[in-house]
Amino acid sequence: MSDFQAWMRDVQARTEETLSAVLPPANHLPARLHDAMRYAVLDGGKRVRPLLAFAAGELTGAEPRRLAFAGAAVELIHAYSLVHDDMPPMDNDVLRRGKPTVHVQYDEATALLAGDALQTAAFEVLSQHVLADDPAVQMKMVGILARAAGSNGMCGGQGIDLYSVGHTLSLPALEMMHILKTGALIRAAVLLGAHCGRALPDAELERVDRFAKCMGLAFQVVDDILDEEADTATLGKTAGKDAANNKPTYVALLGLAGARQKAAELQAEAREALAPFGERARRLVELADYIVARNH
Ligand code: GRG
Repeated sequence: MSDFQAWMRDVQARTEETLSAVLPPANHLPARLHDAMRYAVLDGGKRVRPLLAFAAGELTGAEPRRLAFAGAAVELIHAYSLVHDDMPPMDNDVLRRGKPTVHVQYDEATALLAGDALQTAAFEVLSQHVLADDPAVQMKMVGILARAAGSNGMCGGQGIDLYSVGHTLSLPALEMMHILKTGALIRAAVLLGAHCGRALPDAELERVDRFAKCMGLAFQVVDDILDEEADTATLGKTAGKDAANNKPTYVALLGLAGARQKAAELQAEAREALAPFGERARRLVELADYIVARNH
């Protein structure tokens, strides 16, 4: 196992431990709701967002304890978004991470409540633990996550996605949708991790933010490529259209080779943004490479 793989495994294990500790116990009343929340969050997922928070925190010398809470907060928002996204009014999926989705395993009302409660749990975590030396910075972190999750971030991107079904999106419009829907939370993970440590000069923070924006978009481009490859392998369907609801994707607009080229360009820009940090940015650079090269 490489040094990077061992680091990933450590962060993933620490994230699991922290998530388990901050979530209410499964038998705590109302047990069905708390059980559903734990089901949605634990034992699954790559934990890309906590990994990014930890890697950004290494750049600013942040304490791992702070990073574990910051990463868990972002992961709780991510988990809530998946629970709601899988429900019948949205993607209507029956499987997630190889298990029945929350509304299938429990019921729709429980899935709705579990998602709502996971979202507020994220902000409880951010407000209950000291994550920055300066309380004003911690307030700023709460604002970063709130904006990334809300109608000017993930929810806004999901809205554009929903309202665009059946319409043709231009490349800039597709990009805007994904910058909000997927990119905003990835960017927030990096910024929260960085803010757990010592303050960076504005120009350096701007570089970290540029890295985060590039990786937010690259993550989605790669997701589209992986979806296309899986669909082509299993369904032999028309290239470039999401099987379930005919949504536009990067592959639809750029072709498979064009989408791969786009991911490589974003990866190169992300790496370039971090070049002046040298060894301090090693984990972030390794994660950028992992995100673009991943196969699931
Ligand atoms: C319902 C408010 C609301 C928002 C939903 C992010 C999102 C918006 C929906 C998720 C739908 C989706 C599958 C988007 C593609 C990119 C993405 C976020 C994939 C899943 O993230 P991973 O790969 O998942 O990090 P794991 O399981 O590893 O955590």
